[in-house]
Order: sequence, then structure tokens, then C-alpha cells
Amino acid sequence: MRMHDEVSTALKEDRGVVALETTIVVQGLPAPVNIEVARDCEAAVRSSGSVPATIGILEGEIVVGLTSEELERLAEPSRQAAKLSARDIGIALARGVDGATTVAGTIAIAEKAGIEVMATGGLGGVHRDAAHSFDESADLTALSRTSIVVVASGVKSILDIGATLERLDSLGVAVAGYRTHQFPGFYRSDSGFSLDWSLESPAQVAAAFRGHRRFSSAGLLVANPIDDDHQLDGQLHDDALESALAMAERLGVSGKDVTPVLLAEFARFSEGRSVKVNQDLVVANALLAGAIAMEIARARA
Ligand code: PSU
Ligand code: MN
Repeated sequence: MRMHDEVSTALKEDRGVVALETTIVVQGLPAPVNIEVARDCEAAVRSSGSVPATIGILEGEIVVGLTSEELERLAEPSRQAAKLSARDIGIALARGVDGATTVAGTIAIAEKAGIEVMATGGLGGVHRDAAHSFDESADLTALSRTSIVVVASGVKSILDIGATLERLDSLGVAVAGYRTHQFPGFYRSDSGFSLDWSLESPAQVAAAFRGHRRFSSAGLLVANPIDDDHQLDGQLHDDALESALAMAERLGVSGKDVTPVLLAEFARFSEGRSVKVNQDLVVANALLAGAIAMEIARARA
């Protein structure tokens, strides 16, 4: 594992560090906005006082804190970086390939690196046809065994949100809304599902995480909704979703291709509006994650 100097110094000095994933950059968002989003997330983390650590695999080497050139190399379409979940990392290292890490892959590496906070757009979860396909994101099981705070705008709205919340419960993953009792709906601020808990400040999230980890080896999901006035129009959302699900069915996609195909059709159908919303929400999550990492570090110092 190669760690950027800035990240290793920050960890040594007990400063806030936030892990950022790369699947959202390589498989989740279209070029060229994908690189812009990655940079905006890093800038958001920095503006909170924490240090960003964007994680990926280059030629079989794990990099914690990709430089801007390394990130561009990873996202270069001709290099065909793989989408890596936690289970793929060892094999990818042995094969010496390039790979972008999902939430599951990123938190597996972050934990080893000693990073306690991660930000993403929308967590993976239970797909709508899971009763038949068994398609449930490894993000859920990874979070059940990793002691980390993940800040996300809920789970992607392409999923079966109710089933995903039930699985998070069974798996012992703590879930709290950030200043809300409504579970966010990724592109929409409210999924219609309510939450037992709301946390009101970065310091309160840090305190909740300290308490949680004394009794559990699972993670804490902080569900941070997009602002109402930045969310995707409700009707457009539902129409795009219908089109995306039909597209996936028509193409017969399965496995790790499902989520990227659904997100790409969302972007096409909404003429890029879903991409803008995705950008806004992930940057807001990076900012909040940075503030939480500062509070976790402050309490330790
Ligand atoms: N959030 C986004 N866009 C994304 C993802 C999250 O706004 O593309 C990625 C994350 O890497 C997440 C992955 O772990 O989608 C889930 O993929 P799957 O459903 O195949 O587990
Ligand atoms: Mn899947």
C-alpha cells in the first residue's frame, strides 16, 4: 500500500482524514465531469480542515491519496480500470491491474490505513429484483464488518430502499439522518422512509461513532440529504427510473454492470440533470465527512 505523504502525515498527527472512492469517478459519472467532481470532493474535504485520501489501484498497487495525475490516469478510458469490490482487491493486486474501488473496496482499504471516515454519493444496496436476482451490493456486508463512518445521501434510488434499510438493520449497521428523520433518496431529498435517529452536528456524529464502536465492529451510515432546491424533479426522477430499469432489463445486464448502466440511463434520460444532482450531493457529503473527521480527531487529541 502506497500512501501519499500528506495523508500519512495527517494520520500521524491525528488530523482529520477522509477516504474518497473512485468507482463513482470511473464507472459512475461521465467524463469530463467525473474528474471535476473528484477534485471538488477533495476541495470540499480540505475546506473543512481535513485531508482527502482518494483511493484506487494502479498497476496492482493500492494508492491511498491519488495525485491528480494518478486519478486522471485511472479514469483514462483506454486503461479500462476494473470496478473493485472488497473481494476483488487481492486478485487485482496479483494481476497487476488498474482498478477503481467501490464503497466496499474503499472502506476495506481505509480501515487498514487507519482512516475512519469516508464519503460517497449513494451507498449500494438491495436491488429491486433481488428476490430473483439475489443482487445485493457488497457495500452492505462490508459496512457490517468495518468500523467506519460513511457519509452518503442514503442509498441509490434505483434500489429497493425499504429492503436495504431492513438489511442494514439485520447487519447491525448504525443509521442516522443528518439533521433529518427522513431517509434521503439520493437524487431526491426524501425517500419516504423514516429513520429512528437524527444527528445534529459533526460533533454529535463523532460522539455517536465513539459510542457505537465500543459495542459493535460495524460501521455508521450518516444519511445526508441533498437540499430540497437542488434535488431532481420528482416526475423526471420517476420517469428516468422507469426508463433505466427497462434499459437494464433489455440489455440483460447483471453483476457489477447493473448500477453503472442504471446511472448512465438516468443521465441520458434526464439530459444530464441527474449528473448535476449527483455532483452536488457527493460534494456536500465530502464537506460533511471532512467536518466529522475533524471532530473525531479533535476528541482523540
Ligand atoms: N455513489 C454514486 N455513484 C456511484 C457509486 C456511489 O453517487 O457510482 C458507486 C459506489 O462505488 C458504490 C457502487 O459502492 O456505486 C455500488 O455498486 P454496486 O451496486 O455494484 O455494489
Ligand atoms: Mn450488485
